[in-house]
Amino acid sequence: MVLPTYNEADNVQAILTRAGEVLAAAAPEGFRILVVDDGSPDGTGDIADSMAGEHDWVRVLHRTEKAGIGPAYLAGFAHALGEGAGYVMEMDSDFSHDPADLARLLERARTDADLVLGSRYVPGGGVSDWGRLRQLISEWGSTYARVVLGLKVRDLTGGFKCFRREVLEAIDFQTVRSRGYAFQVELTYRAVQAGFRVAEVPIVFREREKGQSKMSWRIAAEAMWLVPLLRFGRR
Ligand SMILES: Nc1nc2c(ncn2[C@@H]2O[C@H](COP(=O)(O)OP(=O)(O)OP(=O)(O)O)[C@@H](O)[C@H]2O)c(=O)[nH]1
Ligand SMILES: [Mg+2]
Repeated sequence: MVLPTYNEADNVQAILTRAGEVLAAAAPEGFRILVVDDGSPDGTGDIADSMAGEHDWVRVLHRTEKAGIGPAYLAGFAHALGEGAGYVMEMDSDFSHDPADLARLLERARTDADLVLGSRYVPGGGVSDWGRLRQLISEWGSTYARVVLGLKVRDLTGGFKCFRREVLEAIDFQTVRSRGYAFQVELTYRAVQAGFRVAEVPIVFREREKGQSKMSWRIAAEAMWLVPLLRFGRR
């Protein structure tokens, strides 16, 4: 599992501990969690290092500057494939995604899907505590991308995923350029285009309790103009 962090000093130790418990049960054959920290000024990287000293399943990739979640994941994917991972997972590090759901995502990828999405917009899924405006923006964003790209997937912008190794090997992920929400859209779009089976399992997304949001209008705007380019442009 790849866990991107930027200024998550209040969350990183707890999320590693919890995700480690879940994966130890769900993947008895072995697992690793790779923290990809972009030089967080709040010391997140040091906390992750000390966790790595305690647990052999924790790895840490230190990057020097905040470059966005997309580039952090690309570096993490390359590392995971290099280490021989059979499944590669994405999850936020702020408890917006419930680590308990990792088990359901992995199980689905083991049975009948190549890419599994934790989805807010299928029956049983949802968002627990967003304001109406943010909920609308997110729903519009997913609908917009779904229509422009001609996909059936309901939740295109979420960042809770499980890839079979073969998907990442096939979609040439190193050439994905988007950084924010568009990054998630682009990965899923490429997997569908390559003919992989994409499944959505319901999840409930919760607002972070600790630490600060890095969501920005710039990231949302990037998604607005990149989505039509994915469909119609030559990248
Ligand atoms: N390595 C790295 N991680 C990042 C970066 N930006 C965000 N993250 C992490 O990626 C995860 C998902 O980020 P977002 O949900 O987009 O941002 P967020 O700060 O959690 O925003 P809210 O969900 O609105 O609170 C979070 O756990 C962040 O710590 C980045 O530039 N580099
Ligand atoms: Mg978040």
